[in-house]
Amino acid sequence: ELDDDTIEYSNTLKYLRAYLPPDLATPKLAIICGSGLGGLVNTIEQPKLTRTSKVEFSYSEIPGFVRSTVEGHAGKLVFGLLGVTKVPVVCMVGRFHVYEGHTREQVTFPIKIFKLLGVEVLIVTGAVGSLNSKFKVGDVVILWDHISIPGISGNNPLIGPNQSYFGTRFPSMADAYDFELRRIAFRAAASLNFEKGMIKEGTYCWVAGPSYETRAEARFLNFIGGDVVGMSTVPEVVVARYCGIRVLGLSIVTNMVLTRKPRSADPEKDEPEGIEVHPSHQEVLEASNASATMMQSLVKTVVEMI
Ligand code: 6GU
Repeated sequence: ELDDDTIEYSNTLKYLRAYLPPDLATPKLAIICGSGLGGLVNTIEQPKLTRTSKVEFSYSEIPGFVRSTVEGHAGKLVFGLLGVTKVPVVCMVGRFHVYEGHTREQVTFPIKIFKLLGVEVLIVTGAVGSLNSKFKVGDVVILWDHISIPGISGNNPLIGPNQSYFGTRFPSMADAYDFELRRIAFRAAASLNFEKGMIKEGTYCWVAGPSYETRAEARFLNFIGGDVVGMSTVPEVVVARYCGIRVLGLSIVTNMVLTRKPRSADPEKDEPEGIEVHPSHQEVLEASNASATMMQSLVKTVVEMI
């Protein structure tokens, strides 16, 4: 099954398969839960386990996985059945970020494991700041494209020898966000009677973080076509597309990014002080938690409709 290039993944597969009950060992769908969205696993049904099987793995025990170090990102892999149609899924509760000091390979390692487990669809969620003045805190953004600032400047997660088992050297990222899945997401939102205006479509700007954007950076990102900005999602999407996995990206707007120019200190101008709120991780987590239930039912409904 695996060639020399991919042998590093076989220990991980062996480890997981040693514990997984047969009906959960080949999930067709993977879900990445971002900050504050981990509650989704509580809606996942788990079958009766035998003494030797298990379906929850903390990242620290999985060969090849690194530890997630961010507050509000628990760090476990959970297998189970989702929704009334009992779709076998694998769920990442908490993810890896480049700003934690993990390499691009470490951040996207789970995606290749998903591919090897048989995953065909990835739903990736996360918190974002909005650059688009038409968006509000609490809106769900169905991603239709991305701009990878680290990617186009030397930190594409696919840098390195090509692993031809997974994909081609120069994969296309045009139409990375699957049209049919996006259509399903709209239908799912409508069936849940979500207020029409809170579902948006937009382009995700990936920045490495961990510092938030300056005002000038935020204006730049908006000017070049970004609607939202975040520190995750894109590396996983790039590797998933490389592997031929279909992708649905759902972002939750947790704050509006400051794009107004700084207050001039020129005494002759005498501008009033701004009253905008600076982004903080606390604020991001609170807004994300506030939208978690809504996001959970959306993901669950999407999964049932696929
Ligand atoms: Cl304002 N910026 C970035 N880079 N990531 C975020 C965010 C802002 N809000 C949530 N995630």
